[in-house]
Amino acid sequence: MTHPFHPRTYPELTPEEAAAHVQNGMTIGFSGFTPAGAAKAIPKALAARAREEHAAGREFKVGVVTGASTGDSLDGELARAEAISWRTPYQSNSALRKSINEGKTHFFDMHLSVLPQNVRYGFLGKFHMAIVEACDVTADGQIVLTTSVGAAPTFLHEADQILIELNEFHPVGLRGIHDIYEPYDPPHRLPIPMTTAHDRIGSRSVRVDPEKIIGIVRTNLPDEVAAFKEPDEMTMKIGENVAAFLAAELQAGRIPAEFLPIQSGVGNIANAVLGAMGSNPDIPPFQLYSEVVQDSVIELMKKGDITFASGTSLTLSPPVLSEVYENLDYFKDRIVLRPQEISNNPEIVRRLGIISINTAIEIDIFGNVNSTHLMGNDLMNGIGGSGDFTRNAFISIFTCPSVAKRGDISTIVPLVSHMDHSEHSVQVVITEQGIADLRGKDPTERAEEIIAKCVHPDYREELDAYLHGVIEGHTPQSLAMAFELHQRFLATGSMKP
Ligand code: 0RQ
Repeated sequence: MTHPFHPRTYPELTPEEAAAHVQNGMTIGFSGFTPAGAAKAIPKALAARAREEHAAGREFKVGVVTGASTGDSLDGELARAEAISWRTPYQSNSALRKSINEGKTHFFDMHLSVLPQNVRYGFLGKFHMAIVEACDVTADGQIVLTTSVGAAPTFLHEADQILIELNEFHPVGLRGIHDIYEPYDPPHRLPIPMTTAHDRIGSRSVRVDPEKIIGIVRTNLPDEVAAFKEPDEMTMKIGENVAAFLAAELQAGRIPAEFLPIQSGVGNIANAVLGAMGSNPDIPPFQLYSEVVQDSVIELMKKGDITFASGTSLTLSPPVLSEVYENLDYFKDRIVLRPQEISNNPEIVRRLGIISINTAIEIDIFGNVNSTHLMGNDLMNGIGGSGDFTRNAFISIFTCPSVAKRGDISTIVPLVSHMDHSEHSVQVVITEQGIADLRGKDPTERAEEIIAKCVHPDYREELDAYLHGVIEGHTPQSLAMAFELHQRFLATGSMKP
């Protein structure tokens, strides 16, 4: 056996030559957490290969595991080529979502923090290959990742073979933004040695046995990150309510004067929430300890409202990423990218006292939250990191507009049609209508609070009648009527009475 860090050079391959190394039935760990840092050229070539194999009448599908969602060149291309047999832990691509909801791709939804350890524990079977985007690879096997870390270090360590997309779009100067640390596994696990959001505990690159690297594909491709919608009246009002709630908690002395690190979810609402926190004069400059560093974080950092950001991906729209690259030294002092196993780690979330803010699809009057499914059946994206943070947060907040689909759906319902976060983990619910503080309240008191503060006026009377029409038990729920709103929507296209 060669020495693990024996210097060597790597074969340079075209994307097609790289894809030819992949065999039907393999399990592949791809880099990427959101479109940031996702492999692009090889998955695209792999999709073309799958189409050719299918045209020749041969089976060709692979298991696809990533950090979280990816860009269209990975999930979109492979799903359209019907090349994904199974997928975990998260996705947000319309073609893949369709394939999953039609039962053509097996998908299982996982808390993102547990994915890497489940790979190491062998719970997901053998990993044949890791396909990873990098901005630098040294002859002795040091791989410098790009705009995300995600689960790439674990895939690189666990897979038999490695293919690298060396993407010149990302500067080699990214070296130093990453903090790569993998915990030992039980029964030898030790405390993760972090006590602040800005601690660095690991290395700047992932070290692998260079013999495992079977080839390098050179690319020059931007991340496929879409621009955010500008905050509208609704998302701005939700953001203002979140900021007002946190300012009041600070005022009441329940949040320490120096404030606590914030975790903020993905999407347009989360973007608006951070913006509103920055604009609220009663909230002091704060740190972000989250999963995704998105555009609003960079804006707030420039204004001094966010002093440090720890995440696992730098999911920035192209103009904002260019700005970061032009001032890389400034941002490298203020941003660290960690493996998702660390960015989302329950031990750290509990220790640092993270305030979690995530978006729900629907919430019931007792505070149970559905983050993942539409009308009980169809998958939207997945639970992502929302459970990692919510369950362990100092204060856990869920936000959503009180209505969806132009008012035909009340997002507050008698009983969620799918449950991701139970009433035991959810402390505060915020819509554009107001703030429901569920702490220290029993189920009936919670329901009264949510109906009074968060429900849209179009649905308030009906939900109030539901609650007060059911008088029995600790949790007043009617098994016969709990899904009446959902059933009405499915039958008529609207939940309205
Ligand atoms: O669809 O655009 O077709 O109208 O769902 O909803 O309001 O644009 O909200 O972009 O913030 O996404 C929960 C999906 C929200 C996201 C979810 C429809 C609605 C719209 C999107 P249209 P919005 P956002 C990790 C954080 C889970 C993972 C997570 C998510 C579309 O936040 O995937 O929390 N979260 N990760 O119309 C039917 C309902 C609906 C509905 C909304 N009740 N029924 N459709 N929609 N409610 C932690 C980090 O650190 C990042």
